[in-house]
Formats: sequence, structure tokens, C-alpha cells
Amino acid sequence: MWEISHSKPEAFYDRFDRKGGDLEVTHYCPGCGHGVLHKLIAEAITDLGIQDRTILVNPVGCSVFAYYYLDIGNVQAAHGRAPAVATGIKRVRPNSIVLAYQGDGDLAAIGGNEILHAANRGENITVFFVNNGIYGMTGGQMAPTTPVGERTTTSPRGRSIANEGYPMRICELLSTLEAPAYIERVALTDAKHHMKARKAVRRALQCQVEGRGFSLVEVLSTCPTGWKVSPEEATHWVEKHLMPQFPLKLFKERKNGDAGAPVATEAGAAKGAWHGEAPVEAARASKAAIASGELEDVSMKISGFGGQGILFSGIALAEAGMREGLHVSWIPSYGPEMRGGTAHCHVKLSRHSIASPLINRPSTVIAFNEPSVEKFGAELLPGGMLMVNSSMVATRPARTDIRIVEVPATDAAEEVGNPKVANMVMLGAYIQLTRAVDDESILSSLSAHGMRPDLLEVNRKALQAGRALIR
Ligand SMILES: Cc1ncc(C[n+]2csc(CCOP(=O)(O)OP(=O)(O)O)c2C)c(N)n1
Ligand code: SF4
Repeated sequence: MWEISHSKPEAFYDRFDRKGGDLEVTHYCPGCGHGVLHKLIAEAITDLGIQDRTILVNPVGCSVFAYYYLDIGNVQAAHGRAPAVATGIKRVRPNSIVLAYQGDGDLAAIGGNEILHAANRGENITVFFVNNGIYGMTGGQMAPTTPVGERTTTSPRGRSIANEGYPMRICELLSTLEAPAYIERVALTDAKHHMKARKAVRRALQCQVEGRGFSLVEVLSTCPTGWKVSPEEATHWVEKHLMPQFPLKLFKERKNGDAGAPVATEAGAAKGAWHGEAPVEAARASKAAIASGELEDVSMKISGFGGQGILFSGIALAEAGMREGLHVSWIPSYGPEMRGGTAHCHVKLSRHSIASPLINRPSTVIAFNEPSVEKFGAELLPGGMLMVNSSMVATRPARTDIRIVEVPATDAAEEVGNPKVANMVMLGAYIQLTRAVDDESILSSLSAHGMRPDLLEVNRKALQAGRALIR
């Protein structure tokens, strides 16, 4: 009688179809720990039954080719950016299981900021952090994790505390944060430690499956090539050089129901709802054109001089959309001088998720000065609308495939008693033309910004004046 105790997990490809290589061996050096960790991850994915919804964010480093081995969704991130990319993927696809795989140069050096903030936000992702104490791929430079005294190509006399500081202990650092749910350090040395690593990989994935939040497994791994030792000596190298610096330990494990376990409950659900594909339910309650489905999307650029309230009018419009339950985005762009320089913003309002807040071809442009007409008038989509503050701008584009609406906004604002509300006159005119959102939504967003009641009244009048100009 016999039974198979080890077999190739489903989540591993049968053949490694990489350029010019042997189809049955990995590209890793003999004795490298990366392949072992790949196998542990593949086994766990297969056993947890999550292969068809798992996405791995590959790093820059020796494991850049992980996608040749793991038969799951794969995305390549720039050096150090895997946690940021994983965050984006998890938020738009909350039901997927998102893994970031990173070396110590990738995670602790160039990507130090990304990992810290992803962990601090408690993103419901899993990070596998391979600490081999060196930059393997680029030929053995010092990493933030290189032990004191170790010679590398960039520390030929050995790492010194005076020059390079102490090795960075990532698990210890991250476990001081409130949000992470699971943090453990393991090592790939002998069979006993392999089994512990196997368990940690599973627990981290399980943590994400259960929606408990951020999980990270640091794996002390071998790099015989970088350390210039044999594969056999490499495991002893881990024991002798890495383990004393980086104690193996379960640093943190929070279960659902424990104090401070936010992601699986409200926040997790909220993240799913925020980034879901379905049109926003609440949007249907409003009678304005976008929320009721009469007008599909607003993709607008508002542009003029700094000080004309350009950016603020974009915020007011976007927040009005938010109040009507729409998906919205607003991003500003302004010169170094806040007053007098040019300023413009991109505003999107939609009943559906917004893929990117950037707008290359707007459907509406509101131009408060000459340069804006020239620059953004040319970007308008055919059939788009250009609204011009005709009190200040004489130029008109030569295009015949767009609609040009002239609004003497500054004159009207002066009549209302304050030339600064020309921005609201424009919004009033825009709303009269499109019914994109309700005036009341705009006014309530202004009031939420703490606007004084007398100024609120002037803004209300400005909106009405803008409507009247179109009527
Ligand atoms: C922006 C950028 N900077 C530098 C590099 C060069 N580079 C490629 S891999 C690497 C280090 C990888 O080391 P590590 O993350 O420890 O992974 P290992 O190769 O040891 O698995 C560096 C610096 C790059 N590709 N991109
Ligand atoms: S250089 Fe080091 S980390 Fe890279 S494949 Fe070789 S042994 Fe592995």
C-alpha cells in the first residue's frame, strides 16, 4: 500500500513556458529559497480552493518571473510598488484574493513607504516578504536587511552601523501598527522550519479569505549566489547570520471578533460597496439628470486663473454629486503660485465606478480665461460643450463640431454684489443647461464647507443668476 504525500499543486503550471529556458526547471539558482516558497504558496492556494480568484502582484527582483510558475492571475508591479498595486486590485475586485510577493530590496528599500502605508491602512491583502539579506537579482548589493559586518558589493568592508545603520526588522516595525491582522516570520532551513513556513503561508491566506485584514509572512530565505556559498552551506548561513538578527516569531494574529478587527465587518463591507460595479442605489432617489439616468456621465474640465474659485467650483460640483449618491472624482492641477497662476481641475460624476479621475478628452469645458479656451477647447470631444466666461474672454475656438455657450459670468456676479461668485454663476448656467445635479446639493455642500450664512446667500443668488442667463 502507498499513498501520494507530495504532488504538484494545481496552482503550479505543468511546464514553465519561459523564453529560451528548460521547461521543467525554474530560473532560480540551485539552493535558492524562492522556488520553495512558490511551492508552499501554490499548495495553499490549491488546498484553500481559491486558485480561480487569486491574483499575484509580482515584484522586481529574482522572483520577477513568478508568473511563469503560478497558474493564477498575475500582475507585474514596478520595483517596490506591489502593496500599492495590490491595494488597487483588491479595492476594485474585493472578492479576489490578492497577494504581493516581494524581496527585501523591493519591500524594505525602494518600497519602504508602500508597505508601511498598506499595512497601516489594514488593506485586506497578503504580502510574502522574502528576506535573503541581499539584492539577489542585481548581483549582491547591500539590502536594508543585510546583517552587520556582512560583505556585499556595496559594503566591501562589511556593513557598518556607522555608515549603513542597523538591519531593518520589518515584522517588528509593522507589528507596532494597529491595523495589521497577521504577521509572522519563518525560515526556509530544515524540514521542521519548512513545515512552519507552510503553516504560516496558509494562515496568512486564510486571514484574507476571512476578511480579517492585512497579513504578512516574512520568510528568511537562501541566496547562495549572492552570499557566495554552496546551496548546502546556504541553509546554515540563514541559521548563523540571519536568524540571530531576525528572530522567528508569530508577531500578531487577530481573529474576527477580537478588539480592533475592523475589515471583515463594517469597513470591509464598505470597501466592497464603494468599489462595486453596480450603479449607486442612492442615486436613484434624486431627480437630477445623472442620478435619474437621463444624463450618462459628466467628464469636465474647469479652468482659469488661480483665485477665480476654479478648484472650489469643481469641489462643489463633485460634492453635490456625492450628496446625490453618485460616484465622483475631482483632481486639481495648478501652478506653484496659488493666486494669479493658471488653475484647472478634472471633475467626473457617474452612476458607475470611475476607473480613472484623469480626463484627456472632456465632454464639457468651462473656461474662465483666454488660455483655457485655447488649450482645453482643443481637447473637447466632438459634440462637447464649451462654456466661456464671456465677460473676460474674447477668443472663440474655430471648431464647428462643438457647442459654445457664452455666459457673462463676471458681469452677473457683480450684479449679485460679489465678482468672486462668477464661478457659481457658471455652475448655475451649467445646471440650467444639463440638470446634472440639483442646486440644493451644491448649496448643501457649500454649507458643509462651513460657509457663512451671508456668503451662502450670495452663492445661492449667483446660482440663480446663472440659471436666469440661460433661460
Ligand atoms: C526603479 C528601479 N530601481 C532599481 C532597479 C534595479 N533592481 C532590479 S532588482 C533589484 C533588487 C532586488 O532585490 P530584492 O528585492 O532583495 O530581491 P531578490 O532579487 O533578492 O529576490 C534592483 C535594485 C529596478 N529594476 N527598478
Ligand atoms: S541570485 Fe539569489 S535570490 Fe536570486 S535566484 Fe539566485 S539564489 Fe535566488
